[in-house]
Amino acid sequence: MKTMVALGEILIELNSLSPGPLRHVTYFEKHIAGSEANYCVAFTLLGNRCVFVGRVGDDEFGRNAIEWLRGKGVDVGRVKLDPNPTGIFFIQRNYPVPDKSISIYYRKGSAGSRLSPGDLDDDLLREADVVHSTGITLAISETAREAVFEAFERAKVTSFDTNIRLKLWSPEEARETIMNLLRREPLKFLITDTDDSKVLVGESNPDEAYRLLSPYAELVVMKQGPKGATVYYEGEKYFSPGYTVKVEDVVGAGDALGGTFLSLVLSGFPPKKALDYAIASSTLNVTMRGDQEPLPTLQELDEFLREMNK
Ligand code: ADP
Ligand code: CKP
Ligand code: MG
Repeated sequence: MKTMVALGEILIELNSLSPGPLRHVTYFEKHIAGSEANYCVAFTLLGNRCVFVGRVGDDEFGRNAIEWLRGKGVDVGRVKLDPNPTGIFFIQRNYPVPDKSISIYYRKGSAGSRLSPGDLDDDLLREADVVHSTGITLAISETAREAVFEAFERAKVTSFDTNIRLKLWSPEEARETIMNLLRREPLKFLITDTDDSKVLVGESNPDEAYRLLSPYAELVVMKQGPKGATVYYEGEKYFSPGYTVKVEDVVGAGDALGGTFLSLVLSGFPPKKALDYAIASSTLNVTMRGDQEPLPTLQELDEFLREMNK
């Protein structure tokens, strides 16, 4: 069994039950989310272990998040309770662009943003098979950013999803900070998408973007929305196409893809096969609300691939 240590912010997701502008939505459904927590659950359900490092509020939502993640098998022994509130976000679906979702954050000054280098455990980082974080954690506060830089410095193997959120920082700040991390700590796994590569290296063509990002990672996964995704490693390139399905909410699909891919590669799947499974997991994710409820077991992924590729 492999161990991933993930640094980030667990958020409470309030997903609109009906599509359309939030000003006219009456009912919301609660889910546990946050990119790194989504990665952890995907990773754990596929037979590996994930330790989450971060903070939640000493409040009802914080307890809810801890109990939920524990129920999914995530090691929450290092999640701290913080006097600030657990961060929340709302999702507006299918408006103003059909099949797209918009995240609206209420997270400034949240417990999760108080993550700091003091929350790190040296032995845990050194012994982990992979240490993972995202651009969201670099953006939420100065101390969270320092924690990611320090953790990556101490880790043997690192994974990073660029996840650039332009509501949290400017494109210039995102580029400078993420490229600085990549230059200082070349990665084993870089998971990104064609919008983020445009911000980072000015390229949304997957091959061109890969060429510019390749000095910074041994393996790059380039997500391409409904089209699918490409993995580049050891001089190889493999594109795995997406599936056409009825879209309920696309939030969380990228994390489903990344968490599934990492777990299966660490379990010994060749990257090409792991990407096919990761695409399957991300496809399931867009068909339901919630980021973690749709995350599958290996058996369920096998069944998906068998039935969908007949
Ligand atoms: P991110 O949001 O992290 O950039 P993507 O938007 O590329 O990630 O989505 C990740 C994966 O989810 C895609 O590679 C694809 O398999 C699946 N996906 C995303 N959007 C759709 C969609 N509209 N229809 C079907 N699959 C989708
Ligand atoms: O890239 P994804 O759509 O997979 O990311 C979704 C997550 O952490 C979601 O859970 C949300 O809370 C966030 O990204 C975020 O901060 O935007
Ligand atoms: Mg993403």
